[in-house]
Amino acid sequence: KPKLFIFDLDGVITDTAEFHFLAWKQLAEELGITIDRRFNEELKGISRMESLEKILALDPALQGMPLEEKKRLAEKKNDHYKELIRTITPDHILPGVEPLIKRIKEEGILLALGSASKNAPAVLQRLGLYEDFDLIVDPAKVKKGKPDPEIFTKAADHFRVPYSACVGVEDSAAGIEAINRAGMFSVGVGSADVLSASAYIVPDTSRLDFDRIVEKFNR
Ligand code: B16
Ligand code: MG
Repeated sequence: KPKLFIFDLDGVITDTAEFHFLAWKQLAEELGITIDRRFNEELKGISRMESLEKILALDPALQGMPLEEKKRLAEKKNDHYKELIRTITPDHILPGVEPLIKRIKEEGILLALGSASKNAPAVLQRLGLYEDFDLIVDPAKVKKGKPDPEIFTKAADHFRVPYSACVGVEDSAAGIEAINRAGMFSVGVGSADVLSASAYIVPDTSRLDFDRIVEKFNR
């Protein structure tokens, strides 16, 4: 069986992917740009600054913005986001996640968080899941974000676990690519057209089942 599970946060453990979308949408509107959920798929899993760059690229009038101004906008999005996550409680844990975590712990398997979000520790605290994680990889110490495998390999290296003994769970295309490039077993949560590269895919978190994942892992 696997030795380490590495979970993504936003869109896997809780629906903060929606909050990120709403916060970006609000910021984009302040800039006179409209973004939709389809475009938002490209923002999932990537860093705050990279997301901002993708949004700015939508409007030719917004090219060549000074770095200071970009930082201010990124900060503003984060303020919107922090406002939204204040409402999070343990009721916001997505279905299927708690039983899966419980089982991982019972099996004596290590559990790590591989989230690009600097707000991840605060969100885990609000959900009441912080203590369950053996490691939260600090995204500030990761040089290359998803789809680079670094955030996932860092978690495995911390515990000296071979990559082939790791399972990564992700809702973003960038995240699945990162897990695959790390040589780990990728579990995608979401739509098959976005996450087709996953080694195993479930339509939503309620379908995450420990035994099923291990069965697929062992194939
Ligand atoms: P923050 P994940 C990612 O988290 C989100 O998917 C992505 O949309 C967000 O821009 C990124 O975290 C950075 O978040 O602005 O809070 O530092 O999916 O890797 O858990
Ligand atoms: Mg995510």
